[in-house]
Amino acid sequence: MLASDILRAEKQLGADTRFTHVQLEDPAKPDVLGWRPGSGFARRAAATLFDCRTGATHVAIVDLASRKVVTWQEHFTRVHPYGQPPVTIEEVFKVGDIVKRDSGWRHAMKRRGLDDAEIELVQVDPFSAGYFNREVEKGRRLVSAVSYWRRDAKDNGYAHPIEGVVALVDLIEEKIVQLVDEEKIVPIPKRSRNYDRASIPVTRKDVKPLDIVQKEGASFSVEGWQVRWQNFSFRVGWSAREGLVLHQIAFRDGGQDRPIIYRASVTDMIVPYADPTANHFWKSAFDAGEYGLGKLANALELGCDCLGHIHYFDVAVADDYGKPTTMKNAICLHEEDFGILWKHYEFRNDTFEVRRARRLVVSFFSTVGNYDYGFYWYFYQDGTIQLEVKLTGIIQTAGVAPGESYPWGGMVADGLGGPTHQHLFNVRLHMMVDGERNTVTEHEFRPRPWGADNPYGNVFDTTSRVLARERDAAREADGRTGRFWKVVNTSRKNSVAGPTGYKLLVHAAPVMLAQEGCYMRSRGAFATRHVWVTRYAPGERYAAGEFPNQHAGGGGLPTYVAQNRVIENEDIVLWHTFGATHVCRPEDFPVMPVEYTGFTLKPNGFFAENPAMDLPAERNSASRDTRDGACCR
Ligand SMILES: [Cu+2]
Repeated sequence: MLASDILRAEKQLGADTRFTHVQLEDPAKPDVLGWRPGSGFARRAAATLFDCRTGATHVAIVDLASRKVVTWQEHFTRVHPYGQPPVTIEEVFKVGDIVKRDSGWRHAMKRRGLDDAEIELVQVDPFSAGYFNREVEKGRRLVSAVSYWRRDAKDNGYAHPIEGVVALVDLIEEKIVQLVDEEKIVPIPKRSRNYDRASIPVTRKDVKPLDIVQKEGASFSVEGWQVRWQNFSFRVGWSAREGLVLHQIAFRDGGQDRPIIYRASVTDMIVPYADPTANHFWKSAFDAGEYGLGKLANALELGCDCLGHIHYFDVAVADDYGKPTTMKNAICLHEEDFGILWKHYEFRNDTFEVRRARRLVVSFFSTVGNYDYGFYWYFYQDGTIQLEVKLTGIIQTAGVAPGESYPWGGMVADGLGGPTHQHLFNVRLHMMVDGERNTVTEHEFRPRPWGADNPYGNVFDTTSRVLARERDAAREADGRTGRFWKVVNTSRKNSVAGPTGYKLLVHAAPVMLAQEGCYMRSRGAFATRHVWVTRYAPGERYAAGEFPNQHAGGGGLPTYVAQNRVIENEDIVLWHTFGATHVCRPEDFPVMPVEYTGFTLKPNGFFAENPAMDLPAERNSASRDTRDGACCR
């Protein structure tokens, strides 16, 4: 990769340099919006790199045209508590060796009945260490390692957690700097719970093939990274941290591409655990900022992850050593049938019209340790945009001594508990509804008191207020009042004399439930509110800040909104926290069926009428006027 070559040459970087990411910077917004065919861009790449022997960390920006390093800044990871770059894949693999070399840790395993051969087979999971303001953390690049017994190398270790042993590992010194080996021995649950096909020889016999056939191909077109489908258009992008990024989402209406969102991505997430015991209380993974959703993405396979006529995007990324590599089929683009879009049967005159809906799906899957997350953006023919996150994979487990109950979650099997936890995602939506200046309004349903203006008691009102400044715009959902938000453009009038807009539909699910004052709450502060609105600033990119790994907290959204900028009729970013609070069940094991979370953006006064009235009646839909009274063919 050009950028890492330039860095290596100019900064004389040696074999100990590791790159947590190297990627193209988004060009400045005015340059993008002012772009015309034939004009170029200033192209810059950003890299974060550290020396794996000294821990010295630098943030660099490389100008690719002049082949020069334009910014070279030491990142003070050695000064507490600025946060570390994400954990690399190399580090994930080396932690097992570091831990297994340690005599104290081996002793802890032996105390739990493991012999040398069993110790070799132990699965060691490095977890981002979090931040607890302990002396031992200062100036160190750390992970916390927990362990799982395995019958053999293919065995599912999460069925056999080794409770009461946690190793805090310095990744630079390559040693354990703190070992927890609890006095109490919890027997390791030994029953195998595997999910590979060899382990499940008897499968159900009544599953017939379900083939998706699109004889004439798909209805989308792809030109490079530009996608067009059913009036929607957008560009597909990628980053090591966020994975899939969507740029310049627009809808063609009246011969014009009307902008809706300038840039959309999930910039971070946190998975805080609610078990106070040694193996669990510190678990609060930021899967984007501490690992990288893009870095850990899967290669999708036809017929397994997606069905139908698929377009795959391969993604060029840099590995831990700055070398270019291609992630094959990282992003999947396809269409899905989605039932009925609109329908009416007018029995008075026998008019029967129905149109089937389909949606465009652009998706990727990321595996972060035990969990697998699918990020599915959906586009619908009526202008609706949705993000659905699919949560699957394997839950974190806790060993429970025979005869004891597990108070911190649900039992999933004999001797095996699943700690209660939350998965809280934050999507960053740089809005651009019909132009660069937007306003967010908040609405609620309020019953109107009895009175002359409500003589029958049936009236209720929909309130409306403008979120004028950032501090006033950190908001929680409220299912009781049906609170919702709109992003409107007050300089554009719609067909009924209101501003054009899109409505954000959220689930009033719990935000962060950890206590005020606890570190995971301040570090994942973005997850304490459902909605935040900020004035766009190019440097404010991530909900949890630039370096959430080992960061003390307060970064990202709380810092951004502390400026309390005016956000009314401005270039604004809407940030939305959504997610699931997961109380584990036996059905979540050994692999959890997909759990869904997400949000929806719906046009609200954006169009003059249902924008999907012009859909043709399909052969397999019904139109009685044209088909001799037959309903379906
Ligand atoms: Cu979960």
